[in-house]
Amino acid sequence: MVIPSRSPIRSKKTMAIGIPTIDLSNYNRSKLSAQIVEACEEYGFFKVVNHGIPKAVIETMETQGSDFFAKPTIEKQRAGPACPLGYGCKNIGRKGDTGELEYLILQANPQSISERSNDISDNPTKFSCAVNDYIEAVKELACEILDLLAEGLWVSDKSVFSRFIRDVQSDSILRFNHYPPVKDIKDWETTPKQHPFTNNNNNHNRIGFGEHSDPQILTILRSNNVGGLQISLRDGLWVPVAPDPNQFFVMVGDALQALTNGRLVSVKHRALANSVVKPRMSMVYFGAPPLNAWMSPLPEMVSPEKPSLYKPFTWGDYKKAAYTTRLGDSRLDHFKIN
Ligand code: GA4
Repeated sequence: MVIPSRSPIRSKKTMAIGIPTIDLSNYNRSKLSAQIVEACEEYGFFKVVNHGIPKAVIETMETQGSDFFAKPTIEKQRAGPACPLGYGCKNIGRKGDTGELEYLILQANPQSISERSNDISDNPTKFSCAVNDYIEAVKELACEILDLLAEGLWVSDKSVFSRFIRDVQSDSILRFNHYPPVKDIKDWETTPKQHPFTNNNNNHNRIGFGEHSDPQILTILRSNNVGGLQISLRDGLWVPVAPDPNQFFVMVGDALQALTNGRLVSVKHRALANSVVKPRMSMVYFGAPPLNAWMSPLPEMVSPEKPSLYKPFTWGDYKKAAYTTRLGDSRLDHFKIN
């Protein structure tokens, strides 16, 4: 357990480890929205409990993910190479980043899921139902959180953020990450070992997915009970996040940082793959706008005292630029005014 050095641990909103926890069953909406805003300002990250998503929806989805990764490589490759959608192993992005994981990335819309499911599962109908039910549920959760954020920020249009990901053209994606345990990794053919480059640098840190922030608006992450996720505080200290298979973790993405003119911060995070016997598996929904949507700071977030920090850009511009960067780059810096 790591207690951040200047941790803003507060009694009600935070648990002992310093990760803000938001109880969505809190009936006091204005309090709830204020808590979410504060967590997103300080950390860009929080855990959500009493989210209302049925356990069966989560578990059915998990079974589909585990069944996929249990297949022989040749069958997993039928999902197509991850460029950017499909199955990938160890290689991340286009600039030479690697990690000790394999993954499957899908476009988060029902038609695309059902089209791809034949190449992913022996029971395509079961697969697409499970994935679509899960996506529908986490999308609603993301929209609820975004509406609460708009309220807490006193933005006049309360659907201003959620509308982007409700749009039929939304570019949202769904990702399964599978981090094999160390014993299996030893059996994998040898790969150049990437060295962790942080304050936690030691031989026990096997990087599953290196440090980065998510480019989209909002990320909803769920993992099995194997740990590995860490978030970086502003002073660069890494804080391990205890896994909680029944709850979700929420992360602010770069696009939401831009829309709020830097008031909400996208969180740098990474996943270690140190588990000895059991694989870690995460299921991650990235709520994104349509490609042609402008990500300029909202008028309410700009004032003479707080001028716009970012040049106007569309989600398509940002996504294209993101794929020319290394995983750990601060992508939003390229769109900063001066
Ligand atoms: C991080 C968030 C999502 O997992 C992702 C990642 C994408 C990829 O794995 O292909 C990126 C990464 C992510 C950010 C910068 C680029 C693109 C790898 C990479 C080096 C699917 C996404 O949208 O951006």
